[in-house]
Amino acid sequence: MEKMRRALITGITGQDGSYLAEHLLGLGYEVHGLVRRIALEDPERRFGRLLKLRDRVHVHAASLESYASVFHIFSRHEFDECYHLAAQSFVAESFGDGFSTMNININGTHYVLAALHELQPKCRFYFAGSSEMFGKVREVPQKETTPFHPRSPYGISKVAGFDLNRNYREAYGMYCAGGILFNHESPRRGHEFVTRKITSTVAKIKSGLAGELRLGNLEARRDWGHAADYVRAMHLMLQQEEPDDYVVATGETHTVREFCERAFAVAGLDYRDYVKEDARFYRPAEVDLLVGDASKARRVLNWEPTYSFAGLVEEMVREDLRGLAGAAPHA
Ligand code: GDR
Repeated sequence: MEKMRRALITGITGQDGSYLAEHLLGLGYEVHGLVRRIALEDPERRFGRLLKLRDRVHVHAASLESYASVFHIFSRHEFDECYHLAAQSFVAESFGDGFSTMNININGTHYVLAALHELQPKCRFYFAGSSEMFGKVREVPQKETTPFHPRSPYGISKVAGFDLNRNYREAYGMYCAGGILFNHESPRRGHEFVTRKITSTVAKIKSGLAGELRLGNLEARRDWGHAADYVRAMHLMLQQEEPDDYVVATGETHTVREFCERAFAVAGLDYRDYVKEDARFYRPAEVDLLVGDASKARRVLNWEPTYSFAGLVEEMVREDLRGLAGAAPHA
């Protein structure tokens, strides 16, 4: 019988971590997750996205702020694959506290890579890069060879992590793959990100629990896919003969305004009646336009997204409406 493959996911309690854990369990993996000690103390809230999987995944408490803590985990458990998803991932927050973002996103990545190099150099490693690395874009659409020009401490931290990852590959021959993932959303998206902020507020407005939606830049354009599609690409990146970097995107771009228009329409509402622009949600430096060219992932990994933009928005709004059903009388 073939040995069960073992994967470690850092950031397993997040949107991507939960979809990836489900995907890997479905493929017959033994799935482990790295979590903060504080998550173990508040499982109801912190493991919300993993509730259905809680007794099927092995969780280990560790701090990505401490090399000793990361080293300790890898000295006790062996893994075939490691998916490094843990990060401070909210771009706006990185302007408020760039130091914490840099620390967790750069040093956290460095600690995991260094511990693997020391203890398990054969373990395959996935680094979660981001389209935010392209920032002020130098070409449209963006592909693996497009130069980076990050526009936030978050984007800068991801460029550093991406470079570290590539350097472990080139310097030590480790299997380090880098995903350059464009925005990916789902009903499990955190409420601070614009898509979920929109869909959850649509549900509240529809249920009479809110009267308006305050947003920043409505003209920003993003290439929005579904997280369930994107975690499949992460796994495929670790199944190739040679490690490499890949853009994962849908190739379609839409404005925040279009997202609003569609999301409100799903609930039978007109966004113009509720959306207000609010300077508080503008960023000191904005990324205006993102649209990815994923032809390399399609060709080499045989990867394709299954969700359309309309399907994604609809699923998110319907889930948020379902979540609120019965919470209050409909207005
Ligand atoms: P982003 O996602 O920064 O692209 O990074 P986010 O959903 O936060 O912003 C998308 C765009 O919407 C504009 N916007 C607003 N954004 C938020 N959050 N709140 C608002 O009220 C609002 N109004 C307008 C933003 O200015 C921006 O242009 C996401 C994260 O998941 C990263 O971790 C990841 O790496 C990239 O996607 C790919």
